[in-house]
Amino acid sequence: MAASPKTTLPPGQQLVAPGKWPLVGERLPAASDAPWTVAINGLGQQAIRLNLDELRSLPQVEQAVDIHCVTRWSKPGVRFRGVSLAQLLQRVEPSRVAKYISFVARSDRQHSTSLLLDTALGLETLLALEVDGSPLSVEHGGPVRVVVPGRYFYKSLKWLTAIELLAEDRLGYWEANSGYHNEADPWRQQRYIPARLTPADAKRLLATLDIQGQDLLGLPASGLTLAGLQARNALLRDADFRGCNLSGASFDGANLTNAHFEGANLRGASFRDADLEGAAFQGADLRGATLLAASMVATSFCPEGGEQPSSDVQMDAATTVDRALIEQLTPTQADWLRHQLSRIARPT
Ligand SMILES: Nc1nc2c(c(=O)[nH]1)N[C@H]1C(S)=C(S)[C@@H](COP(=O)(O)O)O[C@H]1N2
Ligand SMILES: [Mo]
Repeated sequence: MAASPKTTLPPGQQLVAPGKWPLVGERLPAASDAPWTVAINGLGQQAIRLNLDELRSLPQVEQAVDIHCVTRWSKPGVRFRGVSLAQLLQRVEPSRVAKYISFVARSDRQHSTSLLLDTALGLETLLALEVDGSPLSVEHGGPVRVVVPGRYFYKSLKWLTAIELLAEDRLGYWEANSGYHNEADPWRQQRYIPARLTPADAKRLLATLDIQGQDLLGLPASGLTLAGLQARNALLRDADFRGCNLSGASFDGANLTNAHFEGANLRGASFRDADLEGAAFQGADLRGATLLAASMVATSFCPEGGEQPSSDVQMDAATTVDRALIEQLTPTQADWLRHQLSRIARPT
């Protein structure tokens, strides 16, 4: 059962179990012996650099923030405490031509994300040092992370080391490389940019039944007959395979974040080491399928509370599910899957 049924969630989101906070993206900052600093530069009257003591000595604000990850999990009411972006920017006096703000991480890939400056300020963006009364842990972005309330959590950069004020936007890591929507408003479900392929183009491409390794964000394939599809290591975020015949297909190693498989025939299909965060399988036929997936955070198999009931997923004794990954599911999904698996008579 959902923990706090009164919480209103944006469309397509599921509550994580109380106390759970999934890790997403990079796990650690870049190794360095240099003391942590946050530099603010670009289009301001002054460039400044603050160390952690200086950040801690500024007035601290606390905000209860609802976390909404683009991969469909939400964690409401997380108390972040730190320095407000508005307060910090007073010290650099942004120039009138500064329209965008880019946040840069001290991480191996110099992960970044950006926002319209007015949006960042309007949403009361915070540079968080603490969460729920304790210092932010390293894996969740400590010692200092950005928290942007009211946007998908990929706008909340971990391990903040630089803030830049810009006249032109500079797309962030996910936004530039993975098709993540640059506005990221969860109430408007701004998760991804639209697919590059039309349904007709997709159909032509898929006639070869081989899309291994290809980057096909949002692939519009619903309803197609794709038995035996070879899709190993393909990037299929947000792909639409609703109602497809995908029996015997291989999605091993594929990125299927938020992919749609509702009502699909997935008999004997293989999902070894696939990323299934936010993927939806309601009403799919998973008999004989292998779900030894890399991640099943917020993967869904049954309706969440309040959603329209749909027909059940089908599984049989030959369906292989990684039991440890069931722990990653939201409580509703985990209960349902455990129940489903216990009903299946497994020969020993
Ligand atoms: N430096 C950095 N910040 C990042 C990411 C990342 O990969 N690197 N991932 C983003 C994404 S997609 C999400 S959902 C959140 C996840 O934060 P968490 O791991 O604390 O839950 O961090 C965001 N900030
Ligand atoms: Mo995310």
